[in-house]
Amino acid sequence: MSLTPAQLDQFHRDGYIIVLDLFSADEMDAALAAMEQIFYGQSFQQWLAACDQGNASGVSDGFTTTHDHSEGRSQFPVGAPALDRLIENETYLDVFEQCLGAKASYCNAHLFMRSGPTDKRHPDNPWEGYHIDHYTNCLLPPHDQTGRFDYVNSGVYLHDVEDDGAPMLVIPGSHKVAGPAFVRALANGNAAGGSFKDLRQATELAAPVPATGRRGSALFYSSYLVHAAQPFANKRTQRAFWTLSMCRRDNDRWTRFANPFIYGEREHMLPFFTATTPRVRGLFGWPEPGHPYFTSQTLDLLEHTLPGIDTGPYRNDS
Ligand SMILES: O=C(O)CCC(=O)C(=O)O
Ligand SMILES: [Fe+2]
Repeated sequence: MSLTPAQLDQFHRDGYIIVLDLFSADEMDAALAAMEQIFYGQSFQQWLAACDQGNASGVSDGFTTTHDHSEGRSQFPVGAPALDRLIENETYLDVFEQCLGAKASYCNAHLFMRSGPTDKRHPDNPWEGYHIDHYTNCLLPPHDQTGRFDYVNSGVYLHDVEDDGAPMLVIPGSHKVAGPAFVRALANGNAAGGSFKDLRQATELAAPVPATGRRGSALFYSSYLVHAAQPFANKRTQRAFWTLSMCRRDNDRWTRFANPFIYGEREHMLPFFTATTPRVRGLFGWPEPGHPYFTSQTLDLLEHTLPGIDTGPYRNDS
């Protein structure tokens, strides 16, 4: 089931929504186990025990967009189907496209791990660190017309995130005032890049709320939404998100992070493209079934380029 009209209104009003039960408990448990292997080389509980004895390796300080950790790769595709195939969830993709109001185009996806004992990814003071994520995938500042040039970020909750587990702090409605709020902050010396130095001076912004959520939920938020990280109240927990950012297809020349076709990325992407669905290939810019590029000749050649690909959906638009 995708978003009801009331939920979509809520997304437009607040700039974010947490959608429950998009993924099953089994899918999330398998994804979390795979993610722990990539970050710790063992389970979180084993790593925590090693931490207690003062010899934790594979430490995560919460940094997200690097491709390679000593233990594995955090940029999509990471090579573990339990993680990579989350992108194939049709309802999840439907919700994304409802939020965007258009067909989606992939910007970037990665594993986002924060580990209580070692986490540094939070500001010192509760009024600091409020920012928009827009500049991660785009160089062009916020436009007044929210919903047209912003993109949508999403975090899938691989486990329950409760109040003591460092839920993201989000400011409802801030996506609609980000542009003018930054104009004023720049004039007052309260802006630094995509951040406000002191939330107390950004009086047009509402009070932050914690984005707690259950395992299997996904948070969707506008790239103009103002939010911040907070420290773990319970440092014996972790926060594991599978994240994806997508933009409207008509913005994707200037809203992008990853080049999945470049050498270096191909060794990771080609196995994924071989096995995934036409809809997901379309997120990466592949022509859709029915496109004139697909002829029996190009499809025969494609079967040699990507051995094992099922070209059936591209043949005669069937
Ligand atoms: O970890 C969080 O709660 C927020 C982190 C964040 O805003 C970011 O990485 O851009
Ligand atoms: Fe952020």
